Amino acid sequence: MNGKRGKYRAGDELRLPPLFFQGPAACPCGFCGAIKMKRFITFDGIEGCGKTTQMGLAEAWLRERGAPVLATAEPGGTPLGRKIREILLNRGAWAIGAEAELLLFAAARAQHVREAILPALERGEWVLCDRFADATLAYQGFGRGLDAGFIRTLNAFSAQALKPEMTLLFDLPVEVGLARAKKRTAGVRPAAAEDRFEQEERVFHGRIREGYLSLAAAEPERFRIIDGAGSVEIVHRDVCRCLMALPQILFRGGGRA
Ligand code: Z5A
Repeated sequence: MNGKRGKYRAGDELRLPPLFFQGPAACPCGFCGAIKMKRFITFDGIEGCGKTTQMGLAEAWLRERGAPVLATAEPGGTPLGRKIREILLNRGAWAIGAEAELLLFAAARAQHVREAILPALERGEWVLCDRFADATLAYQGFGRGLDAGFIRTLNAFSAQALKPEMTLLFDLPVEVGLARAKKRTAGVRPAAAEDRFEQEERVFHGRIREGYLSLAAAEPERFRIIDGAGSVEIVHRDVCRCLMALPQILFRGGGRA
């Protein structure tokens, strides 16, 4: 993927107020040509890793400091994305093969990037996103075994070559994550009504964890691996540390957070 088919090209600058934008940087991985967008932060990891909890806390942390924030999630984030989410997380109502699943996630992302993420970045907002393209590589690539090269191409196409500036990967043992997810749904819905992904075997989630870790190892400048097994407070402290290390974390008034 040469990164030239989307709206942005390597080296492009968006016209945004300097306080809120320092311009995109070409992805340093050297082969994908993707555009890393400042203030675009993604939260990812295996099921039950605590990313949704932590993203909520990070959003509040940024807002308290006067930063404009779009907090969003995949699949979702737009009316079309929410419809696709309903289709994908169906309770066994219809079959979805791995190929169709991949394309549905890509369709949701394409609309999400076009309708919500890029406009927010152009307005100078921080964009916090609960899962993004790495989830497709982890779940549909490492998990389902679909071709990683094709997924990368599709990811770049659907995301208009957009990449997060920083990806927080919440890592923890599969058993701990699945136990948390089960605890959350216990009593809320019968075991038979767990969503399709929650029903997958432990080995599937193990592949996904390993997949995420190998993605992080391949792009250490973008990924921050956070130990997700600690308490909510300790994990939040680690998230804040990562945010504070970003060069553009200067807030209105000029002070550091
Ligand atoms: N998917 C995909 O296959 N391909 C793609 O491209 C994309 C997604 C984008 C839905 O994702 C499914 O879509 C997902 C991957 C697939 N399937 N799976 N597995 P999702 O992100 O919407 O759903 P999820 O993965 O199941 O995440 P979640 O349910 O939102 O969980 P979470 O974000 O990892 O954790 P949480 O909601 O913050 O916490 C879970 C529970 O643990 C909750 O009760 C918390 O109170 C508790 N918790 C949180 N932190 C802690 C700590 N530190 N200690 C103890 N307990 C905690």
